[in-house]
Amino acid sequence: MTPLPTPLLRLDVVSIFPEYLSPLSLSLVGKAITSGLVGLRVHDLRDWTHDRHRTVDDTPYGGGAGMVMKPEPWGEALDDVLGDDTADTTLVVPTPSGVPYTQAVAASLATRKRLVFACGRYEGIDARVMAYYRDRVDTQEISLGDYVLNGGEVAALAIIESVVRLLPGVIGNPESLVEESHSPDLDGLLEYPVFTKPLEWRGLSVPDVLLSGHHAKISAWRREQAERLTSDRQRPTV
Ligand code: JCZ
Repeated sequence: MTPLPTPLLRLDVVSIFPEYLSPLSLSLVGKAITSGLVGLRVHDLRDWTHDRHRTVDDTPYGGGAGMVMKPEPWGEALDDVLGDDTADTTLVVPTPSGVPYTQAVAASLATRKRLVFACGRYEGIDARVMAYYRDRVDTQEISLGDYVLNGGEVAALAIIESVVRLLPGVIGNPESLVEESHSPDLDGLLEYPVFTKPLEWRGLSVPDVLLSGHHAKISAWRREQAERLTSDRQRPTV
């Protein structure tokens, strides 16, 4: 038996669909959790309601379509989950109106001791909840991208996976973090195309240069491929 180390990162997720977070028990993130490197607690927001129907939503002031998440359950949940010591804690609130999520944001979240995710549903959370916590804890409203999801859970999954894989000891070979797309070392270049066996597949062969054993030529070819790909996809470089 290997003893559990104190976690490098503690994660809390608050959601009305806690089962949505079950993929976190799989794969690399799951291993980081079972090994004790990462702590994960998933909470049902409805545990902080007090009425028979466990109500978390109500109609919007000012009118309009859809429902808004009530502030009281969120306030009670976040007070409990955050606790008194919020040093080195970031409250992450996925929202389509948030700051765009990038590898640089992932790297900065990976330096925190604790991340608490508030996953909204419906038309979002009463804006006073963020106004209240912004003054009390580092709060980051983050958008995964310019498209609309039904709630924050899928965004939280993506953010958690991208953060946890950056923690020391999660990826077996940390050199693989250096050469991948969006790595700060690549100056905005996308990753070059990769190939493995067989040498010929459905009439398509592997570029000869990769079989040459000539490391300088291979590096130059990969750089050229990365530059073409980056330009073709209209990605900016630094
Ligand atoms: C809550 N709808 C939270 C985030 N990037 C992105 N797209 N959509 C979201 C998102 C949508 C939501 C909620 C209700 C996040």
